[in-house]
Amino acid sequence: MLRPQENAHRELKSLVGLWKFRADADGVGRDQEWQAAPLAGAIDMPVPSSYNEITADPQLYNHVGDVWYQTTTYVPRGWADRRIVLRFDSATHQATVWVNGTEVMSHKGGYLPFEADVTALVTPGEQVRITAAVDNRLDWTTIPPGWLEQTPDGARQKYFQDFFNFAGLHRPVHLYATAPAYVDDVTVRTDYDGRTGLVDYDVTVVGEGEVSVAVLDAEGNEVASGTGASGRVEIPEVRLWQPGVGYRYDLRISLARDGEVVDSYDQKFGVRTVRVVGTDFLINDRPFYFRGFGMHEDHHVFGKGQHDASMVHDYNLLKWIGANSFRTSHYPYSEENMEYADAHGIVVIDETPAVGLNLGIMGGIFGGGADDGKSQTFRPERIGEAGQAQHAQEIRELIARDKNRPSVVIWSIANEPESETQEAADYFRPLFDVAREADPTRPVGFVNVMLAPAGACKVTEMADVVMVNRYYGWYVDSGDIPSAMRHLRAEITKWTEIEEKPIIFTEFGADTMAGQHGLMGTMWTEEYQYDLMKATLEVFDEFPQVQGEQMWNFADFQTSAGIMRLDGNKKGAFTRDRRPKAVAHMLRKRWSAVEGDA
Ligand code: GCB
Repeated sequence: MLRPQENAHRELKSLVGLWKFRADADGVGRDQEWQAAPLAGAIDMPVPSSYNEITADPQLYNHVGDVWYQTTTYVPRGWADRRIVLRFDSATHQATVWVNGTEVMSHKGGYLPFEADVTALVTPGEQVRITAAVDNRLDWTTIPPGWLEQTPDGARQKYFQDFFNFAGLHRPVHLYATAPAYVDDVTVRTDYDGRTGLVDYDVTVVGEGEVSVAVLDAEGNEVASGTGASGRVEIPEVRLWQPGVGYRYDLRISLARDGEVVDSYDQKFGVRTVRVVGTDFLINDRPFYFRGFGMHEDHHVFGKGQHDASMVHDYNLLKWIGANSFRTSHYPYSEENMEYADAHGIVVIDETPAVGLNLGIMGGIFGGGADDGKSQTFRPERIGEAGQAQHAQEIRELIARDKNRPSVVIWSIANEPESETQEAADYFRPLFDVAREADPTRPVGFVNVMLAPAGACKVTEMADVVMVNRYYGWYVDSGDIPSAMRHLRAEITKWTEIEEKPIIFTEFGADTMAGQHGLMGTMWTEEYQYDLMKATLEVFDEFPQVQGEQMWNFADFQTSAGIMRLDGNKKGAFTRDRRPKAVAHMLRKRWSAVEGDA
């Protein structure tokens, strides 16, 4: 799906701002057809933002079920005879949308865009009322999964992921207009031969017209051109997209009728290749070592809302610390964020929202399942066919959204799922196929959990890279760094014996209260986090097969309530308000000492 843009042939109207909002505590809004009239009893709600922390009301913070958003706007007069589309960049986790009271679309999956052609329902020059019911409930058919606990005091949402179930309209909403015949999609795949860039493109259009393309360099000079909806164009003296140097070209696609251009779309792309060869991860045929973090879209007040100031600030902190990459743990991040990574040469492991597919981690505590020797997770009454189909859909939609992004070098199809059972292997095999079919050009992996170590995991063999989260020195060998390092070393050794692939540590860390200090190696102190991370990195350095270190986490973040969490997860190198802990200075020293990646 193309990201909406404004250009000589397309108009874009932002619906960012304050919307009317009402939480549907009794779940009656759909029956009472709240979409049919101005929302009664509404409060103001900023879009984009999570709604949870906007008021001082714990009920809304913990709300379960639908919330309703509504706005009115004018459809520009100049949009007569245009095709008019309403696009939500995301709605967490499910939404139904009405335009002037008529249902136009529903979407399941909280972190990916959806849109509808609303031309027939709106009149240019007149006002339109847009209403969305957004449901934050998670069940065994959603990704991520969850379940509802019914209590005398109402429903409680339970889930397995270690981050708060922030919800709402987290990203911008737009109306946009194109000609009735339009460029619908494009796939760009790149390679190079010596100094010549090779650009294969494949455009799909709706309606009649002739397609032509031009490649513009970053200064806007035309450097190549072609005709036809698909083909190859060559860029002489190509400048590659490289880690640290986000050089991009535009593929300017034009759709013409009778010699007149009726639609156009500028698709940015970077010329670069990604390959796994043995235990090396190659970008542009040069070994790349991942330095950075697993991150979260998480902030005070606006939760998972897209916010340019925080986003740019986070990228500046990544630069300050010398990171060259991150993982979009544990869901697709905003398109603004991905665009920024593309533009600045930050390398991304792009993850689906498939987190918490592991009922074994929780044992029986959360009703995980019977101990009958079979998978607790992948069984018909838990994550069965419906969940798997939704998972496949998330993979397809993620790849459809991000396939042209040069920053994305690996698709991570899940975080820490159950992977030691035959049922898990059966569940994942077709999902790897889905990813590879949607994109044969990038490595596909998933992130392995400590409960399925080398030798026990039945899914890593399907992946192109080994991605592992390990907490030696925290959840195991707690407070005992020497034992932790012995066990870490032993496990890496085992992986290297089993898999001839790059090993990327996508998580390792220690909860740390900023300002907590001590000289005795006590857990939770800044010194402990510093010492454990330093020792861990030194072990990584012993293994040439280890091709990446992404510490958990970039910053502290909010989680659900629990005895293991003190106002959230504190494994950040930065606090939730982005102040560095001692470990940040250690990482900066280590990472800044590395010669530039370019
Ligand atoms: C993990 C999860 C991550 C958690 C982290 C932790 O393995 O992937 O979501 O936040 O551990 O801190 O426990």
